[in-house]
Amino acid sequence: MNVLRSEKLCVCNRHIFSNFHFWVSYSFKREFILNMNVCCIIWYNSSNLILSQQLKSSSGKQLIIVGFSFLEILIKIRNRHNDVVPTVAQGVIEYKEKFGFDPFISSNVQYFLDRFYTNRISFRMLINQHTLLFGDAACLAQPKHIGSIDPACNVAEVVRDAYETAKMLSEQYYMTAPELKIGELNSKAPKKPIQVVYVPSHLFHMLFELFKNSMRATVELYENSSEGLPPVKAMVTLGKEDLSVKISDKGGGVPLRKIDRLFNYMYSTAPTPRLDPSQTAVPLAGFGYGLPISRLYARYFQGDLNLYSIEGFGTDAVIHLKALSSESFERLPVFNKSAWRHYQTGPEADDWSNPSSDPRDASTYKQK
Ligand code: W6P
Repeated sequence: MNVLRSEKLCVCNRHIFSNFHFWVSYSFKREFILNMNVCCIIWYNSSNLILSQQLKSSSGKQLIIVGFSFLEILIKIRNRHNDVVPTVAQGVIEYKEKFGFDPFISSNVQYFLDRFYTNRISFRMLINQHTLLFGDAACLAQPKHIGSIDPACNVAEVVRDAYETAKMLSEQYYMTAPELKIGELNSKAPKKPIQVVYVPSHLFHMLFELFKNSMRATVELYENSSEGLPPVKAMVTLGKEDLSVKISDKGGGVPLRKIDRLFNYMYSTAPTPRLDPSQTAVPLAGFGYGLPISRLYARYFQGDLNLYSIEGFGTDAVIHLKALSSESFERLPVFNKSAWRHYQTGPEADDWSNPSSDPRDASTYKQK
């Protein structure tokens, strides 16, 4: 705001800046008299976002443009939407409090939020690319990165990084954390480190979420046991098509019936438990959208994230990525008639038998 950027912006005939050409048809202006001599003109876009300010002297001769550059606007937009995830989660909590849980609503919310968050991931990645490539610190950050993309992302390094961060949280909250054992199997070039063209921050987000869950399960299972904690194991594997990372814990697992809930937006939102005010540490995992959004990150570049849990033993979480960058194109929602139909079709009769409608007491059918 306090930077004069007249050199960056150009005022064309219609008083519209070339930098903002795609907002042209939606922009409008308001004029304020600041004092006897100076008038301030503010340009807004359709969302009331300030595009630029101009100061004009009463003689109309001097025009000083106090504008936001395209870069500054992008950063503002990104920051303004920083807490969309907790805000939506709060909305879902309030909906459930008012209307209760309904499987039909839940499936619509699931469909909508999966697409909404995929779109958000994509938008924020575009904004990040622009601000990293054209921002002031463009050349300072990671010289070998292309914006947020690392053309030679060492997967095991990100695994260790995510583990260390989760370990810090676990030690804060539980005073302990399981060890990590990393294995690597490069079937294409044995003994060579496994690298991939990828966005390290996305990989970190997924791994951090998985480690938090594995640590919580492990520590809570062994809470009252005299045995040491079993380590969490990570296996990084490169094949012809897939680059896979498996995170295994021996935290007692989750019954198959409950696995889908871990990825369900309406199930996995519960009001944050009231913490003891003296306790500042946040719970390690389980209140929020970590897992469903991690799966969207994996799917965004044509990968996936799956859980294989053995109840009574432990859980394997597997991230599959495309090994070849030529296969890692964006997966984006499209908005068309079939997307619309998703919300229109009402609940239909189940085409599989429902155990609760079967006779429970077989004795009435017995021959007497
Ligand atoms: C668990 C539950 C879970 C979710 C995601 C990743 C790992 C684990 N382990 O027990």
